[in-house]
Amino acid sequence: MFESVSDRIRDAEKIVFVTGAGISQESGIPTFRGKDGYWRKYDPMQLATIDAFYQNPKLVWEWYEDRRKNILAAHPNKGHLAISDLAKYKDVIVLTQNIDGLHQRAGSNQVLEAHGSIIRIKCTVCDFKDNITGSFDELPPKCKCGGILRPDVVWFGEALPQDIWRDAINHAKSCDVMIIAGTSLAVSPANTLPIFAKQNGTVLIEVNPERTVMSEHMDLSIMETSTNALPQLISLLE
Ligand code: BV8
Ligand code: ZN
Repeated sequence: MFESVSDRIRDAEKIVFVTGAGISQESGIPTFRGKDGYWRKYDPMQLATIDAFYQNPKLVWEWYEDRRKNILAAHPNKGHLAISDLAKYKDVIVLTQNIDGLHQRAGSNQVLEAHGSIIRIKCTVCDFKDNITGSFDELPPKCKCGGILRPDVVWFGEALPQDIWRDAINHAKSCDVMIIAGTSLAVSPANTLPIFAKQNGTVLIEVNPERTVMSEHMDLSIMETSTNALPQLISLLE
């Protein structure tokens, strides 16, 4: 399965993973655009934009609280664990669009969360930020300054955290191999990371049971689930 790239990846030092909702699908967390994906049931413009939040903060909070409970009950799968294991042998960076924190719970410690985290909150008025510990007495929860608190995630139409995005581009431009796992690459600017890597002559490998908008630009497209493909692929790199 890997003949076409095995020579080029054997001596790789720095490996970057770009991941999306698909890598957490086998941990019981729905994707967005897949068969029972969130955007099949809900309109993202009603739940994942700042306007939607100000229109109905309670509704948006109820949706994130529901997802947070589901995520806290989930466990990292063999895909997440294989990536964290590889860090024992190689310089591994994870650039994820996921807000679920499962890479970190699998033991990965170089994880850049391009779209934020569901276990963090921030104030819409002051610069208060914190991890969510328990549940909230009221929704939307209020900050000490009286401002409404919001999930510390990036909504559509909002810029990604500039320091994280800058670092993500630099990692994409300086890696030997980029493994794109479990993402449809439908959302910008995260979907430009493989392009930065390609310009740098990086080996691009896609792990996804379905084709994506960039499959033809990959050096290898493994049309398998991440729990099946990643442990095998990573054993090649170790
Ligand atoms: C911005 C956080 C500008 C919250 C998310 C029109 C055309 C083009 C672009 C735009 C446009 N209109 C607006 C835009 C820009 C927009 C965008 O790209 N929209 C898309 C939908 C067209 N982007 C933005 O708005 C970004 N901001 O551009 O700001 C700006 C600049 C300066 C100043 C001000 C503003 C912000 C984007 C971030 C939005 N937030 N999430 C939350 O999660 O609640 S995006 C959301 O989609 C998730 O984060 C998710 O990660 C991301 C991408 O989805 P995927 O992870 O890829 O999930 P998906 O379901 O699509 O695919 C899953 C894949 O896994 C599938 O391919 C499937 O086959 C595969 N799979 C399934 N099972 C498995 C598997 N793979 C392996 N194993 C399995 N078992
Ligand atoms: Zn505040």
